[in-house]
Amino acid sequence: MIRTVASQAYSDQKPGTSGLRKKVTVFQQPNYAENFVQSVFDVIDGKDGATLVIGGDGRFLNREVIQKAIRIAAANGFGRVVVGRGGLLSTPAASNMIRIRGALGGLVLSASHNPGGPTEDFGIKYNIANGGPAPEPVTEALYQRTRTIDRWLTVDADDVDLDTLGEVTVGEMTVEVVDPVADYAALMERLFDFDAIRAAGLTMAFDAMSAVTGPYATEILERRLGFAPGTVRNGEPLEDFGGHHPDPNLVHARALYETMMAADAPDFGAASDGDGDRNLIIGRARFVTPSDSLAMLAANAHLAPGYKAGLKGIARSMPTSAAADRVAETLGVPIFETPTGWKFFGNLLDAGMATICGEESAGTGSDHVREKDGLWAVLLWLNILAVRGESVDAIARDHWATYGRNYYARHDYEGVDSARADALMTELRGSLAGLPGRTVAGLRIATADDFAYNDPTDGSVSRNQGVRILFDGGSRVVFRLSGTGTSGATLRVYLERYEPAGGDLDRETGAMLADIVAAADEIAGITRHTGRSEPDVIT
Ligand code: VG1
Ligand code: CO
Repeated sequence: MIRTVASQAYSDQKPGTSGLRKKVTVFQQPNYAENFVQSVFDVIDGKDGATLVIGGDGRFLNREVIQKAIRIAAANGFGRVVVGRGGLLSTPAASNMIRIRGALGGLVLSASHNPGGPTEDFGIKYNIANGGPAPEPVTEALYQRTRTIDRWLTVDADDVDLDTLGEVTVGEMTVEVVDPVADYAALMERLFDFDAIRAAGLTMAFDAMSAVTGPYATEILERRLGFAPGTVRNGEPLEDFGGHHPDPNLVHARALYETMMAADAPDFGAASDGDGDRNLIIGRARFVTPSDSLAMLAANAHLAPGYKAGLKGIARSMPTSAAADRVAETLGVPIFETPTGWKFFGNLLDAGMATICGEESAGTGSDHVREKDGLWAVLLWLNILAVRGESVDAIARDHWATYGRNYYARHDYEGVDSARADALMTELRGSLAGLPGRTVAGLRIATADDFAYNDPTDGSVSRNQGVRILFDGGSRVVFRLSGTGTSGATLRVYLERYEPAGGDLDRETGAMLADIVAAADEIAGITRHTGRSEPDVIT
């Protein structure tokens, strides 16, 4: 029996860079999660008898929202829901599950690297049949629907036992609780040479940050690849991630960093985020920036079985450094520059125009799924290390000696008053026309614009995707506001300086970027607008 529940619309359910992210307390308002899920179902076609994948990163509220979503899916005509045991599916595993089950789409419940718990963050994202985040036309229709929705549909049914594998019926729909790891691990075994990695005898440390990658990493790294027990740290997914930010950067994965800088460091260190789509790569005494990692993976991907035919193209988000562009040029394949957020890569991957994609925010992935994939990046690195028989540091130095080095950092100003952040961006956009030709902090501005993306596959245009200022010689600063935060605004300032092969390739990043940092403040008035003299986080 389908029941209709009267509801009132909320005005703040606009999906951001990666779905709807809010405080848990916001999601706990009456009808809030139900409205959003029903709005998704109201704007998509083909639900009758279709399969829907549901899974999340295990954070607080995950199980509760899954139970609600299952009943709403049953009332909306779905034939089957596939859900990971314990309500768990990493974001890349969910993407894979949607693809291999021929699902209409999936609900991915996560706020990624944001903290979890009763007073922290939660999120819901809808992914389409290709396994990737819904593109802008879908998220826009979804947002419009949330503004007018006045009811949601459900069935009266008991909660599903999410901890027992097998099938049960909810209304007229089948719910299948599946092993969240098995299909994903099998995919990784097809892409990478597990024998070669095993034979290389490498040592490593992997920090799962008490988030969703724990079970995946334990199965793949310790059981299948034979890394020593204890290689995976913080491998138990916790609802509050142990009170930490599951954000794999040098601030929040400090312990791993210290392990890797110590005299007795293992060969390789890595970490992933709350939902398993990001990666941090650190060799012994060598941190690799995500932008560099993308370039190095692209340059060496042919060493792994899944990519031995070579790459069709490389795609990167606009704020990501141009290191990958030089690799694409050498390989003779196209490079694509997209707005921030994985949803823009899906069309390029579907069209066979790109094979590898990446973002400066520790996201790398390929056409094996339609999300970024943390463990995928770790395994590709391991495969490359095993085949080359060299250290991360040696591979990085060799890369820079060949292509030059893009010194890179991102400065985040978090929790800025939204009105002040908006004022900064408005003033900056207003000043663009007058910037070219001016010299600030000793750097001459060559071009300045607000990035717009023309999707080559469908001709759609996405405007206002970030202000970029290019200096003579290839240095650059980019300004944009985060679209994933849940309180106030976060200003992201992306700084990049190119040093050609034969130049200063072994310097400290901060020193190499100092003049660009000064120029950025002068151009945008960061201190004047935000009252901050230092960023909160440097990655
Ligand atoms: C951030 C990153 C972006 C990433 C997004 C989702 O978005 O900058 O590169 O795709 O998070 O990643 P923003 O709008 O806050 O800059 V995840 O791991 O949160 O799904
Ligand atoms: Co994530």
